[in-house]
Amino acid sequence: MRSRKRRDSPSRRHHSRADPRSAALKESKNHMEKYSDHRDSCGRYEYDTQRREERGRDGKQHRSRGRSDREDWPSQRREDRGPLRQGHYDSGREGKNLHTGDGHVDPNLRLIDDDPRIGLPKTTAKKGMNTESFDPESTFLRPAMRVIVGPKRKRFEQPLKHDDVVVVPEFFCAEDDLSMYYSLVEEMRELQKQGQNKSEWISWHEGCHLISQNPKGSPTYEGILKRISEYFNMKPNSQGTRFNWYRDSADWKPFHNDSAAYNPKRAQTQNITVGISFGATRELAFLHTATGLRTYFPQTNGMLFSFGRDVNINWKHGVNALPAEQHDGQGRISIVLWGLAQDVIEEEGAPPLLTNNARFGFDNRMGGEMFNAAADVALKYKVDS
Ligand SMILES: O=C(O)CCC(=O)C(=O)O
Ligand SMILES: [Fe+2]
Repeated sequence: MRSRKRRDSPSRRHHSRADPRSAALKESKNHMEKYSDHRDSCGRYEYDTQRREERGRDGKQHRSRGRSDREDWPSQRREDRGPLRQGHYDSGREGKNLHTGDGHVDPNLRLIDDDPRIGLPKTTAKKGMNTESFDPESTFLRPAMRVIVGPKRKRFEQPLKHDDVVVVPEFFCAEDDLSMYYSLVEEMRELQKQGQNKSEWISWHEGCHLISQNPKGSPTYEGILKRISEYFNMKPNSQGTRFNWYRDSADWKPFHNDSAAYNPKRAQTQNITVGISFGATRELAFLHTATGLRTYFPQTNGMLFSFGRDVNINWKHGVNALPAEQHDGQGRISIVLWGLAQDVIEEEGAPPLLTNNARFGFDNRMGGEMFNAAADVALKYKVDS
């Protein structure tokens, strides 16, 4: 008896005659074969009849006529295949939406006809038992935040968005190497001993932790700022900085928005907050103001952490306190740089600046003189963080 084996992809062989998919598949494959020339010129994923003939009766791909697989590829090169048609789906002769992939090819991928969806009508289901939506466009939305593990290189060099949180562990040093932490403390103590104006520790946030208002001259601090600024291609001379010292594990920082979230003057020169952590690991907590959702990012020694303009508006952030049983005397320094990252992509749907600052009755809706007076008061008393 003659073998009835088909020279088709293994996945196709799974469909029995009774399977309604088989009929649809057959119909669409016939269609694809018939119009294969047309598909070629459109640069579509290719169902090449000849390629199929080159398969053995076992359904596997075989090399043929002594050519290497690579030599068999030129037709998949995008530039060899004419202009692309718009859209992801081929609506087919019968008006059916057929799955065709994205219409592009990966020149480094050996082209094998192993996608069982190609040529099948695309699904029309809206929702599944356990699936919210099958509509691809339902995913074209901005997130509350996007977390990126950044490269440990000189420059970030990726498109950056206002929703982005960038984390780079061990950016400045190995996690277990605390030498930079102790150098920073010692360099600050030296400046203070020399009597540098405003270099002394002051109590911040109702005594929650310490800051120094003038750490200039600490070589470690200066080097850190330079490197961060370079990493995010920040505009020179537009930056604000903060030297926070959580002197031991009893220190913490309450939830707040950094001032560019509500201060229009600052918003012009600051669209990113970058923090570098040294010393004990502490959690940087984010509180989504509209939903109350909390997200915690443990900050490890040497880590770079940044968040964009809209994260600063939509979320408050702070450093979680530790319960007494976890107190161990270990401190943490965070060096914060606010500035203007110059390569940020602006997207639709950005939130407006916050209109109210409870502490100062600061309200952007006031406008004019009143508004500016409020902004100046806010700046004078450093209402940020
Ligand atoms: O210590 C940190 O990581 C947070 C610092 C902070 O939020 C600030 O200084 O505004
Ligand atoms: Fe902050």
